[in-house]
Amino acid sequence: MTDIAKRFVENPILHPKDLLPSSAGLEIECLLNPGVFTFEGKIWLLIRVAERPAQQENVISFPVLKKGGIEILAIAESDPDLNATDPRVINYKGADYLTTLSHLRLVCSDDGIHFYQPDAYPLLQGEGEDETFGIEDCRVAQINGTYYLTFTAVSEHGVGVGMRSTKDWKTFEYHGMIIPPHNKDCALFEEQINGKFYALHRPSSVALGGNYIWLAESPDGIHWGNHKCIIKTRAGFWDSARVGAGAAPIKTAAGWLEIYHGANEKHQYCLGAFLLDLNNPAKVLARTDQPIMVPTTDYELHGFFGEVVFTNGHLVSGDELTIYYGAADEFVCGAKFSIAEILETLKYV
Ligand code: MAN
Repeated sequence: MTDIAKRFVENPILHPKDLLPSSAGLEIECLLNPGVFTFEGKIWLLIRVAERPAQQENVISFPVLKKGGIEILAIAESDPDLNATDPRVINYKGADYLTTLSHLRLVCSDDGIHFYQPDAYPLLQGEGEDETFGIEDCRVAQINGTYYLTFTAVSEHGVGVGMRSTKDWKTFEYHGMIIPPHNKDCALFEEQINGKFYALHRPSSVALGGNYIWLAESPDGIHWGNHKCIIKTRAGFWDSARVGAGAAPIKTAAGWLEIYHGANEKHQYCLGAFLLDLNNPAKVLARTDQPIMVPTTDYELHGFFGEVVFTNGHLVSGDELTIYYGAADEFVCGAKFSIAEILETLKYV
């Protein structure tokens, strides 16, 4: 047993029924993959809320964002041009769509376990033609008093990394798409190294290459270059099909510790860790052979898309790492780790 997570006994801490839909005619199907930060003395989650209309028999219907608002598309299940074998995505007449439309929702808490939606904070919706299928899985990095939000922006143009920034969570600066398709899982380092900003990100290639984690650098945290592939999938391992960064790397005396997700060919999502050199984050020092968290509980095995633990947000307090994670693509959960224990499980390369 390599799972060293201490799951909250209160899990799941948030279910789809705990929040209200963003508009009439939609239902919340899943709550998942929150960004995490502290602000004004509270713990905050920026949750991905995935919605669609109530499903009628023999028809698949899903929302997309148009200039005038939300439009519902509906396709008969018997239509020969429809491929709906994956609950998350469908292909119709050669084009891909998402079965749900995601926005980002703020909730806050005093104890990190019981969260509520405060008044007076806006929902973050997709905006513009690169976000018509929604925004997802937001990482929140705090750098010099500003919160940087890096999220997956989805549209018929593809899946890329969008960025917004804020100081007060009420007004936002828009930085557009900072890394074009196909790319997601972008996590910023929360401090500069030798005067440069750094980010982890995950391009995908269908033809050559794969779903690997890359490192990029930037003079301003917004414009990125000098990309380097640093973590690849491993045949025969738990992370054989795809890997992607979690939240901001954690600074330790041994190096930058990153929690990441890996999936195998059966789409089982587990968590592992790797360690990067403090002065040269392109240098991988160590990585876990075995996952540090495996979907095992009922709420991780069964849901909208089962056998998933996926994190893109955490809090660090001394040796204690608290991750918030999406379980089975449907519930928000929490778990604690000892950072020293994770460091002990790493295998140096
Ligand atoms: C994958 C999954 C989905 C997600 C899409 C677009 O299919 O991660 O949950 O909606 O990619 O990002």
